Amino acid sequence: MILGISIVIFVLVEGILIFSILRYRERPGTPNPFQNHGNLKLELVWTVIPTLVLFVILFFTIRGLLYVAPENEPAATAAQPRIEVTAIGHQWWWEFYYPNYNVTTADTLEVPVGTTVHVNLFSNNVIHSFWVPALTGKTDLIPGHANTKWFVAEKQGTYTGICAEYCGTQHANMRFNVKVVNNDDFKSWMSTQQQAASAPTDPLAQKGADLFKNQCASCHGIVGVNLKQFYNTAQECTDLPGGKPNGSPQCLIGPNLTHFGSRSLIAGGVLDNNTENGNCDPNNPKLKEQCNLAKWLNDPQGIKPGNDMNIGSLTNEQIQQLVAYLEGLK
Ligand code: HEC
Ligand SMILES: [Cu+2]
Repeated sequence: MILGISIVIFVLVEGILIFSILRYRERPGTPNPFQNHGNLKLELVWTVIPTLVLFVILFFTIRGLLYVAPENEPAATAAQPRIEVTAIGHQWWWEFYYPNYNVTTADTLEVPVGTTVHVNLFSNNVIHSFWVPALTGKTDLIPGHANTKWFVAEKQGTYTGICAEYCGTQHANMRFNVKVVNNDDFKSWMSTQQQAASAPTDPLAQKGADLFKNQCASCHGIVGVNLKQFYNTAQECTDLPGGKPNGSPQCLIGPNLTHFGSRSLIAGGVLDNNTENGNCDPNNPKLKEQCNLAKWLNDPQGIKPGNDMNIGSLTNEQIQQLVAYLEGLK
């Protein structure tokens, strides 16, 4: 709208300018042009018209603002239900916790279509900002301060979200997806997420599970392995009133991996979890070139320099075992 108004004004002004340059340029013998300095009528016209134009633009701006950030969150009703999530900003990835379901995931916030999504924003490190340009404006996650926001996604689909506040070197790789699905899909997804991880049956994956317990469980949680259940980082690991001090044994630094195999992003979206076409089949001879999870495990610091996953190097067999195990955690 504002662009339209600006284009009309631009074309009009430039048109008159070009017309005047051509029509009234100096030719030999033309007299001095008519001097109209101090013409009250003209002064009024070129003050009042731009003022009116600016008021029209102000109207559309305010309307736009109210649309992007409506003031009152609708009360939950049967027709307009509400879902509660806590978005936790880490350096540099997003954790999502669903308090009503007691489920934790990372990188993708899955929500049902047409539902008010009430987001509690939490950080215990630096300031981050939650932004999904196609769905909702930016709101900061401020350490020691409980911020909230809400939005409604009217259409199914996958929307890109980013961290919109510079939060360190890998700020640009702190992306997430909002996946908006129909109610039935959301329910079935949620009931899968609520399960503990199933114990692997395949021998390769079993070795991967042992490796996980030895080398990864100090930073990552898997419900059914080193965690009894999901936990609410915002409550367990917080300096907010009523919270427990940071560093309680539950407060693991890395993403919860209980259902890693069902996710589409890795480590703040620095890579896709590309399991299609047998890329991550553990027997794929090109596993380390084609499977992004294998790439990540092979060199997390090369892929996302400075991130908090500092591990010794893994052998090809170990990577194979871990891929078999983690991608099997659907
Ligand atoms: C010192 C702590 C630490 C250890 C040990 C560690 N990780 Fe990580 N891991 C992290 C952190 C932190 C991230 C998130 C990095 C980021 O995105 O900035 C991560 C990310 C990941 C991810 C991506 C998860 C997602 O949903 O995006 C996977 C998979 C993973 N690690 C697997 C492993 C495995 C397997 C091991 C054991 C071999 C391991 N990690 C050991 C800290 C650790
Ligand atoms: Cu951030």
